[in-house]
Amino acid sequence: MFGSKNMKFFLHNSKIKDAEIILLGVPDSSGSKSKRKNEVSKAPDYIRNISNQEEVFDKKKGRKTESSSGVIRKKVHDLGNLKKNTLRRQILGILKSEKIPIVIGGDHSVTTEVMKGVNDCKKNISLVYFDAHPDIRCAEDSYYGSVICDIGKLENFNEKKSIEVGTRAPEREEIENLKSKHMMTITPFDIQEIGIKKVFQKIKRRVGKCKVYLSIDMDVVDPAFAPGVDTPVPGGLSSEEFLYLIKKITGLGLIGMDIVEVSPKHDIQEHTGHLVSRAIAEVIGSL
Ligand SMILES: [Mn+2]
Repeated sequence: MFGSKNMKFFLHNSKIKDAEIILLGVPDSSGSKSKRKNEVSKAPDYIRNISNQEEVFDKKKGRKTESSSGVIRKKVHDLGNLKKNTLRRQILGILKSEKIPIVIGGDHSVTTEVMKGVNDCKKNISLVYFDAHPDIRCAEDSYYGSVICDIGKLENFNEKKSIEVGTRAPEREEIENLKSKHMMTITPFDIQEIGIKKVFQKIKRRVGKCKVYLSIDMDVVDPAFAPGVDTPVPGGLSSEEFLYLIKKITGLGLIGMDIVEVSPKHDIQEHTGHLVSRAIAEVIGSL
């Protein structure tokens, strides 16, 4: 079932030259230090496979309600799986041809490579970073705990316009680094305190006129909704809080996104896989 070379994401409907959105997988967990790391590289094909089970999808009768906003009319091409060390060049090419890349990881250090390609092409980039962990451990580089430090070195990344959402498991060093690097966070408790609409307004103000790159570590969602992740942390976003926010953020002007850190082996009844598939469809439906 896994590793089928011809398996495409369910929204794949276009040749590469006509596509508005390019989907690609990065089956790589070399930047992870977790016990579950080997599982995370299986996520791209796992998610493609589950996406094809979407009940609303009927190939013969045509596509029905593919997102909560209705039928998706975007042209989507699934490029298949790429090596991590080709990402910078590939992402630059996709952006130069005015297409939007959607990347399925892999561990979170995949985002660093994608952002290098984004940085080569776009100026004034706001990173909206969904993650239970701040990923701002700067003592070492190029791994899944140092993503914000690594991206911080890119010239077109604007940290004062960037924001972390769902943050709830920082290490002591990271609390210091968040302050010194001017990184704003919204915790799940903030969502309870001020409500989801005000949370979005806060994100919108922070982003301002920047172009938005959205990075989603699926551990941002509560393990009750997304158990199949590398590093689960209780007390996360609900499915609808998560989907609501990513749809609204997409409306701010998305230039690219990734979804990372899914561990198929630890998923329960494919809940995480279905949520990821839905999240990608909702983003594409909001573009
Ligand atoms: Mn992460």
